[in-house]
Amino acid sequence: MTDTKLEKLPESLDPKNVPLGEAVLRHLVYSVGKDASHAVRRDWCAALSLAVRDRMVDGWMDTTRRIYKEKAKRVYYLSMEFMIGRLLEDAISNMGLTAEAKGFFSEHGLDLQEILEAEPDPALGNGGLGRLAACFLDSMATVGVAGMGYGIRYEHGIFRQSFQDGWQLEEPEDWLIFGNNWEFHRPEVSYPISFGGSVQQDAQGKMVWTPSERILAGAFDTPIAGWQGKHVNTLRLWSARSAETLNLHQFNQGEFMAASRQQVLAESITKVLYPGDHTAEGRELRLKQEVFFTSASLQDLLHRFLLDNKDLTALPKHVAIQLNDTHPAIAVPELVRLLVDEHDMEFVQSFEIARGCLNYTNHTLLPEALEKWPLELIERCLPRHLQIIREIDNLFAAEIRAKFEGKDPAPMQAIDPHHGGWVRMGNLAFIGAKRVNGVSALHTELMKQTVFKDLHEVYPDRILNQTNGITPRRWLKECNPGLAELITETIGEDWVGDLSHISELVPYAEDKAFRDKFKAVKLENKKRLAAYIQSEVGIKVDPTALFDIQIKRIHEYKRQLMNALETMALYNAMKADPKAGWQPRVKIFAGKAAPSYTLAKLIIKLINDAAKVINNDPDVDGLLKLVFLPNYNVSAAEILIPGADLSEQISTAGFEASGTGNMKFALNGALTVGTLDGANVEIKEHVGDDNIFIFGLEADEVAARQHGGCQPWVTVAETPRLQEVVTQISSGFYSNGDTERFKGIVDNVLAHDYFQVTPDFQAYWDIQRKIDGEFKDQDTWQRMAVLNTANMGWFSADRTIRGYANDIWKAL
Ligand code: 73E
Repeated sequence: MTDTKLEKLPESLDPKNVPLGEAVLRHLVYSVGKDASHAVRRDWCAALSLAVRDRMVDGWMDTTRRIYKEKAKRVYYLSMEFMIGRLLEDAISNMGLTAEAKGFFSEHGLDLQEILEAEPDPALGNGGLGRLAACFLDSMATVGVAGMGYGIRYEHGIFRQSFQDGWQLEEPEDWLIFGNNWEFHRPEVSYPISFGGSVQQDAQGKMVWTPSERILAGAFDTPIAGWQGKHVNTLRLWSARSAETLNLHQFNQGEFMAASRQQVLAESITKVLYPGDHTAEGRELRLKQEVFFTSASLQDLLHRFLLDNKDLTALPKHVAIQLNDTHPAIAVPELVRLLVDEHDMEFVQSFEIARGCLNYTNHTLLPEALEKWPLELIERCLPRHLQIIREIDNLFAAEIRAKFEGKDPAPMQAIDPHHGGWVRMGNLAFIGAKRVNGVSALHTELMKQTVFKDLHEVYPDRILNQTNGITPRRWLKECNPGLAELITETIGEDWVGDLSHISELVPYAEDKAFRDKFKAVKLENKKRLAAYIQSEVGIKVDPTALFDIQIKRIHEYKRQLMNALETMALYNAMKADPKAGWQPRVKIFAGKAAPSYTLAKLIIKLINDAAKVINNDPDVDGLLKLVFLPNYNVSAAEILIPGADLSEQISTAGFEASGTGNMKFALNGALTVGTLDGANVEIKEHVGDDNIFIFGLEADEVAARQHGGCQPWVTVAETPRLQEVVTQISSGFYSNGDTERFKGIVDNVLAHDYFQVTPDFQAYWDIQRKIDGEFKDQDTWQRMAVLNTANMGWFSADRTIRGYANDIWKAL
């Protein structure tokens, strides 16, 4: 730090003293290097982003100063994924600059909306888990938690999805190609991350790790402003680079590839986001990514702590660390290693410190998503960590034996010695955490009864629930300005910063004039969505039809297949009797399948093939359209959700830990058709049984059937509509006579049906017909829709963050 008298900058330099438009012009010329007459939308977007970022910096520094001064407890949210989406609209909205920006651009004949759309959508996540982390950043900055997000600055986020003849194609995504105007590169903030090598004991008995590979983690900071910019927190993303410099000698010999080898290898760590949601693959590189960002984050937070503290035993008093799933669970041995090896502390004390700071959120009970690493791999890449994991396991075993006579700790330990040996990351995270939480009431109960049953018995106070939430800024105010304005003119603007106020809308559900306005807003949103569909896939849809939407990752347990089968059955029924007074519907799907998930990709192909047949059949023209939109991401969600009448939340009960799309739809006045799964259970409690369409097997019934050996082929035979559809698919009706194409799907449904599509099909069909009837009575439908919006206050991520802050972090 330099010693300077310049504590406060001159007033004239304060960005707030310059009109936003002038600042945009200045950045356009002096930062982007373009004059206004040659600037394209992307240039304006860059200039506006830089001008808005300037406005955030003072608040950002104020927040930092306040945290230091008040010695506020710091919260670190470690996540492999931050699905932040575009940042510009969010920033101008939270900073209260929307009107000024709009005014400036329209004065110059430009449309702010088009400029906002020129920003790339950073998709640094797979789905709900990553988007939750992004909502939490917004809420921590709104509620005033001294929170910091730590993650990976992937050069390529999740793949760009397109369709070739209905099959999913994956192409690399390139969000950084035109630079990133939000981030501050901190070349001086850099930490070494080590892998491989061996561990030896020195003369004093101390373990000394001599790694064979060393990579550097460099920091990039993005300021995140909460509502009204009162607090501005930081998202710090790590980027990998080689610790070795270019081999100039080799380079000068003309061996260019060999000379850059080290750099290329190191940089590969943060090249791409691992594209699997709920499948443990990617192996070594994935493990290295996890270690890389976790270690960098822990080194960084220890460094910050030691700037004004000497005593590391006080760490739990000042620091809380939240592990977003097991992806950063290596934090348990890594924090112990840093304390023991780098700060000369005792092992037992170090473990107690780690356990005082670390907390773990579980997001799924799906067995294939519970991370476990082969012992051999951990031993090869992380020999010192493996020693520490063994010591932690021993300590844990001693604790259990002392507390519970006769109890065998082995099934609960982190290391599973069977089948070649594994490290179970869920167990490691549980053992090393102060608190462990689930993400909905049902999910937390199931955690206690299944995956963590024995650990819960020995630590009954450790597991608690924090039901997920969503930020009402992005997911109502920004994505649905029509509805946001209607709400604000009706009850005032307090709901934006405190969503519990939205319940003041409840009485307006009985007010016909209000319902009509609510409906008019929805119609405008549906028109916007219809235009988007037309431009993306060239299908014309009628905005007055029922818009029925399922958007999420494609996975068997989410049961897009059941929705598709019901659509085909509806098509048959409409075709058989087109004059039967059907409620016109538009069935909309969007979502990506993991590239290696063959069955999920086949489901996409089936929907696309069915769409071709249905959309080109004049018999159902005006009655049914089927649309699969490519490349679902946050920006697409912002158009789709406000335009929905019906939200599909139809996972096999017991399998969706929470869901957050379900909350976004309901907040925007869509009604839910869903199973009693994840947060649907709590949504039902809040919106009321009469304002949601619940059907199907419950979690205990599903579990009983899955264990009890069901006979899906019998159920299909007993469900004529389903039988007809299955026969059509297998006889090539949707595949130009190709009877092989969908064999994988048909065989799976008939022979196994693990996710219980067949027993739930009839109930799903029946409730959809009930929905048809209710949608026709628009007045009643709009009443229910208003009650959905009005009763979603509890699902604000601000409430969730307060829950974490009070119950887990002790940070408010
Ligand atoms: O139910 C959602 C939940 O709403 C759950 O499936 C999802 O997390 C959301 C936020 O809590 C989730 N994603 C993953 N596990 N659960 C996951 C697992 C491995 C890799 C990437 C994501």
